[in-house]
Amino acid sequence: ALPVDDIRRLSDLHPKPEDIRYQYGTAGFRTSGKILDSVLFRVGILAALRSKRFDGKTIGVMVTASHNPEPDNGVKLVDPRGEMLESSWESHATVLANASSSDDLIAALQDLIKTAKIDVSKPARVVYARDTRPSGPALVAALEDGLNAMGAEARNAGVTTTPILHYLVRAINTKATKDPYGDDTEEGYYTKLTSAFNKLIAGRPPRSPLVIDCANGVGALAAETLSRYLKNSLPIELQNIAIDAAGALNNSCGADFVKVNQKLPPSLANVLQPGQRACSLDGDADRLMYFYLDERHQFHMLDGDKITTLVASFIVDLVKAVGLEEELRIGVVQTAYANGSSTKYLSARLPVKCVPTGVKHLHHAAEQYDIGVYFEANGHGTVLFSQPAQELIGSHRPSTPAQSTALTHLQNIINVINQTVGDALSDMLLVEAVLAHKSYGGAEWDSLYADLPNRLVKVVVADRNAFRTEDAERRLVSPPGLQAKIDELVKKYDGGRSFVRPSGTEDVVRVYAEATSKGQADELAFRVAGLVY
Ligand code: 16G
Ligand code: ZN
Repeated sequence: ALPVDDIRRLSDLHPKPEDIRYQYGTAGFRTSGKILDSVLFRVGILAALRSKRFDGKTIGVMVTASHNPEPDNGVKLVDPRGEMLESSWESHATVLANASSSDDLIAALQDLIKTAKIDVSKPARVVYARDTRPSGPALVAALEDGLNAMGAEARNAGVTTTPILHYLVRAINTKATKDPYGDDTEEGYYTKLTSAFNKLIAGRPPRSPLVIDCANGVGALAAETLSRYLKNSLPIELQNIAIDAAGALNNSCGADFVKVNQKLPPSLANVLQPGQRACSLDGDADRLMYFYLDERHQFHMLDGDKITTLVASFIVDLVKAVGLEEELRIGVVQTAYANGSSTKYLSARLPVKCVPTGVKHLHHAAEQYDIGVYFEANGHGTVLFSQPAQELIGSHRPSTPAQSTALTHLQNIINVINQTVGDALSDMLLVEAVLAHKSYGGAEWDSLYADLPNRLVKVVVADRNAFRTEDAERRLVSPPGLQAKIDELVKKYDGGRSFVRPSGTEDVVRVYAEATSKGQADELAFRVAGLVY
C-alpha cells in the first residue's frame, strides 16, 4: 500500500503555497524558482509511481528552466525510453501539484493509483539531475524528499544537461537488453558521441576553430568535457562559461537570445572573426543555433531549419550511396515557425510534415518514418532511426568500396546522434561532421536557400484560451472571424504568410509573419497583432 504516513510527514515540510495554480505544460512545470518547492516534492512521488507503473523501469527527472531567466526554474519527467513524459500523465502531474493540503495530496495519489492501475508493491527507480541555477540544490532536496517518501531507489546524476539525463535514462533501461544504447554513465555518453565523430571526420582536412557560446550555463561544463574527449579533432573556443556569475545565465547570450534577436551576443563582438563558425547553446544545452559574420561583419544566423536542410540532405546522399533509397523512407518534420524558404527547399526533395509546436509532436511524427529528421526553427531537434532501419543498416552488405564507406558513415551518424531528444552538443558534432564532409563553411551552408525575412511578436490578451487553432497551428478556428481578417491582410503582402497561436509556456498569444522584405514582414506582424489585440 501507499506509505501514507511517510508521505504526510514529509509533505507537511513542503506545503503548497495558496493562490498558486501550477500547470505541467509543454516543457513540464516552469515558473519562478521560489515557488516550486512543493511541486518538486510531489514530482518525486509522481516519478516513483510512474516507475512502478513500468515495473521498476527507471524514470528521469530534470530540474531546469532551459532558456528562461536565471530566477526561473522548472522540472520535467523523462519516460523509460528517454523520451518526454507521455501526455496523458501531464494532467496527473497537474492534479498532484495543485492538491491544497497533505490530505488532499494523499487522496489524489490514491485516485491516480486506481485510474492508472499502478501496483504500488513494484520497485521504483529514478535518476535525476539539475542545471546550474542557484535555486537548483534546494529544489533537488525537495525532490529527494518525495523520492524518499516513496522509498524509491534514486540515482543523482548531479549537474548536467537535459539531453545527457535523457541519454542516461535510455542507457539504464537498455543495459541488459540486446540493444544497449550505451554505457549508463556520462563517460559512456561522451565516448559514444566523440568516437563516432572522430571516425566520421577521419581523413578530412583539419577543422578550423569553432566558437561555442555556452549561455553561462551547464553547457559550459559539458562542452568543456566534450572538448577533452575530442582531443584535437575539433578545436573549440568556449565563451560565456561563467556558471557562477550571478544573473549571467542566458543573459544577452545563448540560443534563445540569438534566435529571438537575430543578432550576435554582444559578448562575442570582439571574439568572432569574419568567416569563423560559431554556435550558441541554451541554458540546459538542448537547443543549438549556428551563426557567422561575413566579410562586412554582417551577422548570419543558421537556425534549426538550416540544420534540418544540411543534415537531411547529407543523410539522403548517404542512403543513396549505400543503395538503400528504396528501402528507407526519409522524412522531415517541422512546425509552422519553419521558414517558408526551408519548407520549399525541403519539399522539393523529401516528404515534409508540419505539426504543432512542442518537441513531443515533432518526435512522434518523426517516428513514422524509417529516418525522421525533426528540428524546430528555435534549434531543438534530432534525427530518429527506426529499429528496422538500424537493423537494415547494420546488416546490409555493401557491393562496392564506395558503398562500404557510405555505410560506415551512416552507422557513425547513428551513433553521433542522441536519438532520445534534441541535444545541442550531439547536433553540433553532427553539423560539424557534415560540414567537414562537404567542405562547407558557414557561408556555403547558408547559401542552400535564403531565409524569408520574418518577425515574431507577442501580444498580451485578456484570455489566450480564446485562441484555438487547426492545421498544425497555421489557422485560427476561434475567435470567430479573425482568421478571415488575417487572410485578407496577408494577401496584400508579397510572399506573405502569418499565423497566430496561443503560447504554451507564457500567458500571451504569438504572432509570426514572413514576407519578401524585412519591412513588409515587420509591418504584417504588427498589423496582425493589431487584429488580435
Ligand atoms: C517549449 C517546448 C519547445 C517549444 C516552446 C514553444 C519542449 C521540450 N519545449 O519550450 O519545443 O518551441 O515550448 O513555446 O517541448 P511557446 O508555446 O511559448 O511558444
Ligand atoms: Zn533547453
